[in-house]
Amino acid sequence: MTILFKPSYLLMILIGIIFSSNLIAQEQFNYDESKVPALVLPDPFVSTKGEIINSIEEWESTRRPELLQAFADEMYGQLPKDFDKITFQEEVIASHPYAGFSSYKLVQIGVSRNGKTQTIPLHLFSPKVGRGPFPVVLLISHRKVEHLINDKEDKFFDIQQITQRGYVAAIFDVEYVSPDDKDRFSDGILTSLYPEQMQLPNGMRGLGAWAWGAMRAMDYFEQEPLIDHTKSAVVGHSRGGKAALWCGANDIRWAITYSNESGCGGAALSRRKFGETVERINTAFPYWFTDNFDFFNGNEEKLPFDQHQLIASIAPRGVYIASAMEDLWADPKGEYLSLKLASQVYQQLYDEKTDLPEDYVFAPHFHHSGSLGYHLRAGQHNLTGEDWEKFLDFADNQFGNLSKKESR
Ligand code: GTR
Repeated sequence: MTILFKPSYLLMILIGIIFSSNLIAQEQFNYDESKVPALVLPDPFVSTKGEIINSIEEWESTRRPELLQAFADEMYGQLPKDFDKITFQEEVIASHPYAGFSSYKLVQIGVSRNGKTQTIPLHLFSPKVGRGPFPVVLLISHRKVEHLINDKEDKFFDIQQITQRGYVAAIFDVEYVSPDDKDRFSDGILTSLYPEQMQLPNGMRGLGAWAWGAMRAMDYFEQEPLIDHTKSAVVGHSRGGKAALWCGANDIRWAITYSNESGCGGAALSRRKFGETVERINTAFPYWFTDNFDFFNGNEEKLPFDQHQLIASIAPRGVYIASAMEDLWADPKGEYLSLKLASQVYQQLYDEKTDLPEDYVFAPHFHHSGSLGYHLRAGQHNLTGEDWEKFLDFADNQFGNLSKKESR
C-alpha cells in the first residue's frame, strides 16, 4: 500500500509545481486591454523612401515587393524558389474511413536540387459526387496526419464536411518538410535541398519551410485535372496559420488564405504585445523565424512593419482570419485589427467595398465581406468543425459554389 501511495503523492506535488509555475509564467504576459501601448503602426501606403502609394501599379511594383523583402529579411527568412526537378507519384488507397463518399489518393511529391531529393507525402480526399474539377483546400498540418485521418471525431481536418461540400481536402505533415522540433527542424529541406540557408541571418527556418511545402502542393494541383487550382485555399491553424499567411502573401496562385488563431508571428499585431510577445515566441520557438528576428525581442516598435502589412500583401486575393474567445494568448482583437487595417489596401487600391466594423465585439460573430472574412467563436484554441463550416461558406461565396451547399 505505502509503495502505491508514494508515487501518487509525489505526482500530486509535481502537478502542483507545474500548475503553479505555469500560472506564474502566464501572469508575466499582458491580458489587460488597458495596458496595451498606444499604437503607432507603419503605414502600408508609404514606401521606405517616403513615397505615397496611390495606385495598384505602385503597390504591386514597389510597395508590396519591398514589404515582402522586409518580412523575409527580418522575420520569416528567404523563400527559395529554385529546384531542379519535381515529380508526383500517385497511389490510390481504396480502404479508408471516408470511402463511402470520398476517394483517397496519396501523392509522393519528390523535389530535387543539386543531386538530393526530398519526398513529401500529400494526402488528398476528393468528393465521389460530381465530376470535378473540384476546388481544393490544403491544410498545413503540424499534427500527425494518420491520426487526423483515422480519428473521425477530431475535426481538425474535417474530411467529411470538406468533401461533402464539394471540395478536395488536401493535407501534408510539416514533419516531411521541416520537423516542428527545435533539435530536428533542419532535418528536412534545410539539409537536403537548401543547406546554404542555415548559414544566413535572413535564411529560411521552420515556418518558411512549411510555406515552401504548401507551394509544392500547389505545383501538384496546377497539373492535376481533378482539381481546379484557380479555386484553391491554403489553411493553417496557429503555427500553421503563421506559415499560411507567409505562403499566401508570396504565392499569388492561392485564391484564399485562411489563418486560424495564428496570433503572434501570424495575424496579430506585434506592437500590441497582448498575449504572446516576440521575445517569448523567439525564446520558445527559436527555429520558426530567421535569426534576425531576435533583434526585436522586447523591441517590437523597431519592426519596420507590422502584421497588417503581411495581410495587405495578399490583396486582392481572399484572406480569412479566425479567432477563439478563450485563446487570449493569440490576441483575438489584435488579429482582427490587422485584418481591418489591411482592408484599407483592398478598399483604396483595389476598390473593394469591404465593410468590416470599426469596433471589435468580444462575442461570437462573423463578417464575410468581399474578399475578407473573419470570425470569433466561443471556446478554446483549436481548429474545429465550426471553423471549417465558416471557412467553406466563405469559399462558396468566393468561388460561386452556393449551389453545392444548397443541394447537399
Ligand atoms: C503556442 C505558441 C503559439 C502557437 C501555438 C500553436 O505554444 O506559443 O505561437 O503557434 O503554440 O501552434 O498551437
